[in-house]
Amino acid sequence: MSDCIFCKIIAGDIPSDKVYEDDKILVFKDIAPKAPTHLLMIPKQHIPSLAEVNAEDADILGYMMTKVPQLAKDAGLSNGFRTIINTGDDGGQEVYHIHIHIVGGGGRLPFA
Ligand code: DGP
Repeated sequence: MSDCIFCKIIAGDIPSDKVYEDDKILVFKDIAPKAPTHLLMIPKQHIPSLAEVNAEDADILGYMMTKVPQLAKDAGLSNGFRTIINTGDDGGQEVYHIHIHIVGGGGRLPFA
């Protein structure tokens, strides 16, 4: 998607602080961290949001979830972390390229 910020980050057109990359996903630091560790995991294929996934996306979504524990461990989040997928306007989604927030490192997080 030519007008997608995260697609531009994947393409290298916008710089990011990358922490992990493979052929399927990219993980980088959030530009406005809400906790000492705040990572964003994105698929390299453009999926706009969780509201628009279908059966064909099951493999990449499953792959993303299975990568979370190691990334959290590598980030030093040994006492737990939070994963968040904001979806749609009412869900607080700002960037319409599906992403998993991985947040933690500042003690126990409040509920919301
Ligand atoms: P969401 O509200 O779930 O769509 O979260 C989008 C997140 O993306 C938000 O926490 C800020 C982050 N973000 C937006 N633009 C950029 C960018 O250009 N670089 C980085 N590293 N993060 C960005």
